[in-house]
Amino acid sequence: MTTVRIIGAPTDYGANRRGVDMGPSAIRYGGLADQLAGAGVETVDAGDLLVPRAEERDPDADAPSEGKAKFLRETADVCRRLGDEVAATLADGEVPLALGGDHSIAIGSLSGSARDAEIGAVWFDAHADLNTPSTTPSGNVHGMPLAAALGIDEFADSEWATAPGLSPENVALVGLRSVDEAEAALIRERGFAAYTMSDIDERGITEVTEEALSVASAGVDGIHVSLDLDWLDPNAAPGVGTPVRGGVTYREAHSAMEIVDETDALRSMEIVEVNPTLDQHNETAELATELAASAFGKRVL
Ligand code: 4U7
Ligand code: MN
Ligand code: MN
Ligand code: MN
Repeated sequence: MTTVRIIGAPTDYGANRRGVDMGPSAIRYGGLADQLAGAGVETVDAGDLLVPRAEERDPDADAPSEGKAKFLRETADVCRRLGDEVAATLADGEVPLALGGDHSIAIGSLSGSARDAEIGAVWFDAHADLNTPSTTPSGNVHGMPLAAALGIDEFADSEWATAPGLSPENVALVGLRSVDEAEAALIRERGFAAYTMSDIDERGITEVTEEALSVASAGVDGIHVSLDLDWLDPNAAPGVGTPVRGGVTYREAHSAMEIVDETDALRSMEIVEVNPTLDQHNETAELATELAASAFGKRVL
C-alpha cells in the first residue's frame, strides 16, 4: 500500500499577497486525509515546517546583485528544509505531498525529489514560473521556481540547480495562459514541452495531459507533479493569489489528475497557491484535496 507523507510549507514569501501561508491548514481542514483514505492510500502527517513571519524579515536581506528576488534568504532556508524532508520521505519508501504556501516551495520539493534519482516534472499552472531575478516583473520568487530548479541563467551556479537529476527534456508545462515575454523566449529557445490553454482547447485535456506525462516520464525514475491551483479557472478555484481567466474546468482538472494516477510514475507532488483569504467557504482548498485524491487513484467505481 502506498503511504503518502503530508508536509506543510506555510510560506508566503514568494507571493505579493498575504494569505497563502494559511494554505496547509485550509487544505487539511478541507478533508485531505479523508480524501486520500478514499483513494486507498495511507497517510502520515509530518506537520508544518517552521516558517518565520514575513513581517519580521527584511525582504532584501539577501538581494541578488542584479535584478530582484524578495525574501530569497527566507525562501532558500525553507526550501533547504523541505528538500531534506522530501528526500527523507522517499528514502523511507513513502510519497511526499508538500502543501504550500506559495509556489516558491517547489524549489525545495524538486531538489529533494531529484537528490537521488532522475526525475521529470509536470507543471500544472496558468503561469510558466520561469522568471529569474533579472527577468521578473514583480520580484516575487513564486514566479521563478522552475527556472531555479533548472539552473537557468543567474540560478546556474546556485544550490538549486538540481540538474542532472531534473533535465529540461523531462519538463512539461500544462495550461499556460499568462506567460511573460522573457519566459516565452526561454520556452522557445530551450524547446520546453509547453501546452497552452489553446492546445487544450484544440486537442482536449486527455491528449495533452497524456503527452505531457509521457514527456516527463521518459527514461526517468519518476515524476514530480506541481499543482498550482491557479491552473484552474477562477470559477472553479477562486481562492488563489494570482487568478487568470480561461483556465481548466473542474472536470478537466480531475481528468488530468486521473491520468497522472494511470501513468503510475508519480514520485512526489505539491499543491500550492491556495489562498483562504480570497476563497469562498474553503472551496478551493476542498477542491485541492479532491484533486490530490484523483492523482492518488480515487475513482467513482
Ligand atoms: B505562480 C508573474 F509577472 N509571472 O513573475 C511574476 F505575471 O506561482 C506571475 O504561478 C507569477 O502563481 C505567478 O510575478 C506565480 C507575473
Ligand atoms: Mn505557479
Ligand atoms: Mn500560477
Ligand atoms: Mn499564484
